[in-house]
Amino acid sequence: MDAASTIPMATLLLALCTLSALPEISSASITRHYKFDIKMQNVTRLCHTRSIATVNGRFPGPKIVAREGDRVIVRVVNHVKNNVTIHWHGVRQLRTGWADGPAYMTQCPIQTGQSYVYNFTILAQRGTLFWHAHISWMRVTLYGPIVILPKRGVPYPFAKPYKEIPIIFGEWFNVDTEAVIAQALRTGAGPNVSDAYTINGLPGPLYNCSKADTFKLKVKPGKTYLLRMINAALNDELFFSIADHNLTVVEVDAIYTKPFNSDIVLITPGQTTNVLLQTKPSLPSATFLMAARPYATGLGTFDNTTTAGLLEYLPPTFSLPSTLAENLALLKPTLPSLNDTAFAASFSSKVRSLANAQFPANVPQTVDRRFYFTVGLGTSPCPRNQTCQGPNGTKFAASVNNISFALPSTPLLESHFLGQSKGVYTTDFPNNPPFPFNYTGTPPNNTLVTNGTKVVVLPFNTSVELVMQDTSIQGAESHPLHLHGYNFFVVGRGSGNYDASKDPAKFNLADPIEMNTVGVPAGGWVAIRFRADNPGVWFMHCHLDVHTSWGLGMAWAVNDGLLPSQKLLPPPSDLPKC
Ligand SMILES: *[C@@H]1O[C@H](CO)[C@@H](O)[C@H](O)[C@H]1NC(C)=O
Ligand SMILES: *[C@@H]1O[C@H](CO)[C@@H](O)[C@H](O)[C@H]1NC(C)=O
Ligand SMILES: *[C@@H]1O[C@H](CO)[C@@H](O)[C@H](O)[C@H]1NC(C)=O
Ligand SMILES: *[C@@H]1O[C@H](CO)[C@@H](O)[C@H](O)[C@H]1NC(C)=O
Ligand SMILES: *[C@@H]1O[C@H](CO)[C@@H](O)[C@H](O)[C@H]1NC(C)=O
Ligand SMILES: *[C@@H]1O[C@H](CO)[C@@H](O)[C@H](O)[C@H]1NC(C)=O
Ligand SMILES: *[C@@H]1O[C@H](CO)[C@@H](O)[C@H](O)[C@H]1NC(C)=O
Ligand SMILES: *[C@@H]1O[C@H](CO)[C@@H](O)[C@H](O)[C@H]1NC(C)=O
Ligand SMILES: *[C@@H]1O[C@H](CO)[C@@H](O)[C@H](O)[C@H]1NC(C)=O
Ligand SMILES: *[C@@H]1O[C@H](CO)[C@@H](O)[C@H](O)[C@H]1NC(C)=O
Ligand SMILES: *[C@@H]1O[C@H](CO)[C@@H](O)[C@H](O)[C@H]1NC(C)=O
Ligand SMILES: *[C@@H]1O[C@H](CO)[C@@H](O)[C@H](O)[C@H]1NC(C)=O
Ligand SMILES: [Cu+2]
Repeated sequence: MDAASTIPMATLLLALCTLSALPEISSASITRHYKFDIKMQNVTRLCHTRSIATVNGRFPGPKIVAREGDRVIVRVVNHVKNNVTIHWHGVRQLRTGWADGPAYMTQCPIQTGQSYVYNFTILAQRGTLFWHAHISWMRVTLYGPIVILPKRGVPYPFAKPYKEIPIIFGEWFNVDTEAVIAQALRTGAGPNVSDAYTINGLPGPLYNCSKADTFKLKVKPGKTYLLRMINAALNDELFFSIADHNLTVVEVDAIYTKPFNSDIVLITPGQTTNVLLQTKPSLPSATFLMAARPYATGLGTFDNTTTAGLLEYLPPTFSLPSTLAENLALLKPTLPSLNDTAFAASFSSKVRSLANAQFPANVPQTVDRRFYFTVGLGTSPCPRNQTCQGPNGTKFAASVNNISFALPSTPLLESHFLGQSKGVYTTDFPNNPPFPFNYTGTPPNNTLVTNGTKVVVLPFNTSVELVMQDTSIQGAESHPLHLHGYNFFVVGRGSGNYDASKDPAKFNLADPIEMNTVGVPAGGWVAIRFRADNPGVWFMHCHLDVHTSWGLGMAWAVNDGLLPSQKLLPPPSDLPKC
């Protein structure tokens, strides 16, 4: 229920007068109530009918709409056999870590027949984010948009679009994905890949038995449309383009960017990107294909198919032809090659913060603590009585600083809050790689990871600089790293090994983009900065779900500050128990 509010003029004027750079709850803020019933629903794609977990029977799930400053209350009721949690991806959750959602990090799962009320306020953010399940691979079907409008009366920093349309990418499997990841973890092999990518849940006409399931964006000539793009795919970064149309990127991860034009957009799982689409001034005699396919750099097999939708000008000039090749008036976009790392680097370098008086880039200019983390794949040993199908008879694993993150059975946030870490986690996560090697050169002979539940403890307000270094173990690969509870500034990026003596001189401390998910370049590194001003325990992990399953993650435990407003709130009374 997108309860569009009617607010008295006096309240509205008051809201305008109290605009401030500091996060605060404006008096015009309202509470938005939603109910999410997690239930099974039969859905048919590619001629395969599957019973999938959905929210309120919808796939993709419902849109959450709120204004900056609003409180959002979502009552989630689990009617399915699987354990479920929901994560509000990119929402800062200032002091409300209990509502963040990652299973065994901030909460126990919502078990069958149970419910939990997520209760949080959206502060100092506006743009597109999304929600998704955050347990095992349940997010394959449990996802939907979060649209955060600016405060009432505050315009976008670009011309008001004629219409706004969510474009949410996903992956469709003809089989049960819980069986897919269970099989992969048992055998040690890479998981089976998806059968299709989807746009708003629809694979589109390039797949067999899928023509009817095509997303159609119907537009009028001479208008500006805002496409709210979300990559909710499980395991794949995507290139997206619309034939014969330019896109203007204006926002990523709910942060306005300096606008830039690009006919192709790269979007990793966990990222959101708002683009303006300017339609042609007069009715064209063509229909335009929009398409997305992966940017993939690893050695493993991946779904290399293409999802497509149609951009149709109204009134319709053509209906979808029976064979696409026969119709010359259907224009197709050109997408980069599947491993085009040069394009990825060039695109990423164009994404900059607005960094103006109204939307400043408050980059930490000084650093209290520096960290250097390797991120990448590795191996774990095969149990004695088993044969494994990973590299050389081992099992695939992944790690940060060679530690493969083992999920605890008691949520970290609860242990942290109660001061009872014993037996749940340790605070000895290494600041630097345990043994140096040429990270982007020939991999070491020993690729075994160690496992553990280790965190970095940060005093409140610590200014952190983190360099994340890809490794070439089992192949150099781009990893979209997502940090919960924070946005960070992307101050540097490069190929090869990070050089602590030369590279910092090139950091951008003026207008770096602020994000919650950043691609660590294949065979390269990225440097980020953030201020630890949100107390709680915050998961940081690769947003390729298979890598998270293999252990590519760690957690930051940020202590309370001295002021009451700098402390984690107590847990809600209905917080699920394990
Ligand atoms: C899904 O289909 C199966 C098999 O046809 C049927 O038994 C089941 O009731 C259906 N479930 C729902 C939620 O419609
Ligand atoms: C949500 O949290 C606020 C602040 O802690 C509290 O006042 C309110 O009662 C909560 N609402 C629900 C429905 O839990
Ligand atoms: C994965 O693919 C293999 C080979 O096609 C197949 O035998 C296996 O059943 C699949 N696993 C799952 C869980 O679908
Ligand atoms: C897209 O932008 C480029 C560079 O500004 C321009 O050369 C090209 O003609 C534009 N294409 C369309 C379809 O507008
Ligand atoms: C996609 O992968 C399949 C199987 O590995 C391969 O046969 C095919 O050539 C690939 N297609 C493209 C477009 O790369
Ligand atoms: C990209 O893929 C093409 C075709 O498979 C291959 O020839 C080329 O070497 C690859 N480039 C990189 C940088 O891996
Ligand atoms: C390996 O051996 C253990 C102990 O005997 C047994 O519990 C387990 O099921 C065996 N695993 C496999 C894959 O055979
Ligand atoms: C597998 O082992 C052989 C010899 O033991 C080694 O040469 C090769 O590099 C290993 N391959 C991988 C993928 O680790
Ligand atoms: C690391 O490996 C790369 C790729 O093989 C090579 O170009 C580079 O010189 C190596 N660096 C060092 C310090 O050995
Ligand atoms: C890896 O093993 C090979 C063969 O045993 C050996 O020649 C080489 O020095 C080893 N490399 C490293 C980095 O240990
Ligand atoms: C972690 O490592 C220990 C010791 O090697 C092993 O017994 C355990 O199964 C591993 N746990 C995970 C989750 O991989
Ligand atoms: C659901 O979560 C509970 C609490 O952690 C756990 O005991 C149970 O095994 C889980 N159930 C399933 C089906 O994973
Ligand atoms: Cu990854």
